[in-house]
Amino acid sequence: MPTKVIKDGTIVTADLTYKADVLVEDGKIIEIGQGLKGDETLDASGCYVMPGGIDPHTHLEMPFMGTYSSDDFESGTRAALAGGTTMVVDFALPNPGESLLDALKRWDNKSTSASCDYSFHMAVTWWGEQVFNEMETVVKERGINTFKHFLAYKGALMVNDDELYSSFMRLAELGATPMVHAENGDVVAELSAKLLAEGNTGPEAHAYSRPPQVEGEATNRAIMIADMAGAPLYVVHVSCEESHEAIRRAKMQGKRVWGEPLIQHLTLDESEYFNKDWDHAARRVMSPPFRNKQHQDSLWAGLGSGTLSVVATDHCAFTTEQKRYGVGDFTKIPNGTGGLEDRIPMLWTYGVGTGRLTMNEFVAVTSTNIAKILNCYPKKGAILVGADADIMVLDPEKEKTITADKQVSSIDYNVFEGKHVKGLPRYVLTRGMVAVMDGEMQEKQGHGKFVAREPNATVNKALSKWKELTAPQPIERSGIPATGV
Ligand code: DUC
Ligand code: ZN
Ligand code: ZN
Ligand code: ZN
Repeated sequence: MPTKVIKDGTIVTADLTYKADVLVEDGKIIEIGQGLKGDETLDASGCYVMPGGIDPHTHLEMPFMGTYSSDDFESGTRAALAGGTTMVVDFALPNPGESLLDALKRWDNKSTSASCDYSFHMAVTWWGEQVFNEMETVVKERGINTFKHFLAYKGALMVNDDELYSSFMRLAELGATPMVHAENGDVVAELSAKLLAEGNTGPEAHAYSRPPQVEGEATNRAIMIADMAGAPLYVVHVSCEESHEAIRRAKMQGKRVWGEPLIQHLTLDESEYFNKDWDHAARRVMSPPFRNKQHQDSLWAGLGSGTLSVVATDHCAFTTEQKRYGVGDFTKIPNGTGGLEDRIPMLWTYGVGTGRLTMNEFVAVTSTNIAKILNCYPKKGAILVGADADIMVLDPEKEKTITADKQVSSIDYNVFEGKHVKGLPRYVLTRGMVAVMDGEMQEKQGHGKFVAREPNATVNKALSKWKELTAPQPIERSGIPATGV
């Protein structure tokens, strides 16, 4: 097979920074060293050579709130590659009562057009014997070891605490990791109804319907339930101090809990909803909503200190036309924003560029940490011999102003419109294939492959010993119990 050499760059991994060339053959990294030669040379002088980004939270062509999210696997994975992301993990979403395996078939069909590698999380949208049984097949035969639960979206995707506990128990048994969308759906439903009744129908009411407390409560609850079930826990889209605090405390107590802030919550705040025209605010309606600067500071601090582990996007794009389904009733505005294409340049600019993150921390939170949590490291998330050649070569001097006109993503606007970013991909390789060459797209539709992920005996266990300590002991009793005891 012809080889490619990425020459004269500085390799940046989650723990090392050093100058070396990287030799790629047949989709893999085959050598790292000085003065390497290949059939094709990619000049990386002045650039950083990093593991390609992994976005563990996307919703491509997702049926949601009466429509489908506007980026599918074709445009979504192209957008990912354009922005230096070489693997996405999407959520397979069974309809209530639907077989998990049937839902997976739908996601298999959708994803054939992917240009970069991908994996799935399974969503647990209902509970019953069938789900309990099929979970084993999903884990053991389909290579999916992460299962998401929605504590919000009452009457649609939401699961109750009894279902949550049963599901977590089952996942602990299978060595899989539960994930939660942590917002108290009952309270959100009450607040939304009250706001509408009071005549607050505009998009800003969305933010009032989901205050940080609904997130903090649900995060605490999910952590406690996971602990009782003996399962670890991954909390998606941590947007506020209340939820971050719960995760910090859990970690301190020896619980294996991870938190994932989104690039949107890190860089956009609640002022996007107020004194703005309807379209502007509605385009930014997502759950959880954007918060104030203090919450943002908490998230940045968590990434630096390691109490938060991963930066994702929850990429779930809707066009302006789709957003307008909610004119007159904010609860009908499809929830979601894009970000897949902008995550890496935005985090580099606002994280590394401002001194809030080191380059190594940047690699950890955009790629390596999640590869470990998902149990696909070092196939993904690494610059190591034997790893997949999913590589981003970032030119720290290359800059642009983000604008919807130039984006790959299928949306007619961009929530980061006008932001100036410095640090853009010069090359992006997906399993050895150059998908971005000198900033120009040359991806191949259908190149992407599904990444199977085994349960990991170590990672997929809770550290807390609650379950063992409280395992029922037979209680010795003597005498005749009193009536009613
Ligand atoms: N939040 C969103 O904003 N969109 C998709 C699903 C979600 O949890
Ligand atoms: Zn969510
Ligand atoms: Zn989501
Ligand atoms: Zn500039």
